[in-house]
Amino acid sequence: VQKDALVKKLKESAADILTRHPGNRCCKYLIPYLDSAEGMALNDSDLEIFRRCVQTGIDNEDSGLGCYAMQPDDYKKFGGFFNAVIRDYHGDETGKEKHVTDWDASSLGDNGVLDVRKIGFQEELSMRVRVGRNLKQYNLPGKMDQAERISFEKTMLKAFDSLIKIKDYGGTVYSLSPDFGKGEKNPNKISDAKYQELVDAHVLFKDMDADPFLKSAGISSDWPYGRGCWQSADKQCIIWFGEEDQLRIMCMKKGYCLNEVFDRLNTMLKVVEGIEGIEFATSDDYGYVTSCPSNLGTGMRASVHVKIPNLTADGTDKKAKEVCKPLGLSVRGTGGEHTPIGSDGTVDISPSNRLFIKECEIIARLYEGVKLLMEKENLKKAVA
Ligand code: ADP
Ligand code: CIR
Repeated sequence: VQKDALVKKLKESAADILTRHPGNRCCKYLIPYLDSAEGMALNDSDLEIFRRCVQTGIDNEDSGLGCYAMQPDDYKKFGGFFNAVIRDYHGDETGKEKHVTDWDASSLGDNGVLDVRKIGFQEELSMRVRVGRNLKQYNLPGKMDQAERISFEKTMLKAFDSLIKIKDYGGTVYSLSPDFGKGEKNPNKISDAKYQELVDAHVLFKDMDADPFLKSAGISSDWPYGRGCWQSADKQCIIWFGEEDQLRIMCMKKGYCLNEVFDRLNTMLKVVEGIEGIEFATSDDYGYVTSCPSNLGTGMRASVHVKIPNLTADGTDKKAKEVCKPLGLSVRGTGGEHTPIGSDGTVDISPSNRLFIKECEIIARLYEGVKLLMEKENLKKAVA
């Protein structure tokens, strides 16, 4: 009876929200899913997990996806639901595509060199490539409790110790965990001032509790336990732990050649995957498993900060977004997702696709995309 009441409530809420927000994919697909044979066969505990996956889409009516997985195998367990959301969001009309991983960018640009000076940039660009990864043996962040977050942090500390011993990496761990529970001290704890300094330097992530999408999904719970990062001695390699995905692994630097951050990340990932106790969660159909269905596949976002004062002359990213959409590029503020554009018209540009695209295609699209974007920016200048 309890189960029937929960199913009825979910379906009613979804139907109501759809009248105002037809683009809410969670609400759109949960109704037919709960009516399907797979949905009807869910036992009480799985139905409760499913509810937690979709709660964010019910609480945040304007969600585009409105769901996060709670465990790596949710994409299979609730396959009828997630598959519909994923194929719709990622635009797979065949419904049959399988994700393929390929980092080989050696045939791109000039013998693998993607130099932005060749496409008209005179100044160094801030370049960053990140991937989302999760460990097979843990729940995804939405379902982790405080003890699991601390256990995960300790697993990562062992991995960071291995990295720190390698000449190319070295570095420091910065942790936000107040303690490790049961009176155990956290040796890497940083002050609030240091945390803010690292956020401002784009090294650490923002306070997730302020994000209503993540909050409803439980992803920001127990903040700030199990949160922090490792940064290499040369400051170019960073691994976040405890954000939307357990791990966000990235390379970042100012320069001209996009392949430098891309190749360095590829090398670092192989090193990390070789460390004992580190096994990333994957799916046969969707590649690397991430909390949000939008990041599945490559889990990769490759971005540059570029100044486009003409396209942002009205102080917003509206025009930039219009121009970028057909180029397959997303626009973000300089502080990351949901932040404002820079006062000088600087924005964060990245290829939108993550799934059913190869890693090497993402970096190629960024290179071609910023070239076309700057052509539009300069055209606008000529007209004005
Ligand atoms: P993610 O890329 O991990 O999805 P965000 O968009 O929130 O997350 O960005 C995280 C941080 O990375 C922010 O501080 C943002 O300013 C920084 N960042 C992203 N791209 C670049 C870049 N090309 N150069 C410098 N900082 C960047
Ligand atoms: C939504 O569904 O609109 C939000 N949950 C955000 C989706 C974008 N994905 C993300 O930030 N990883």
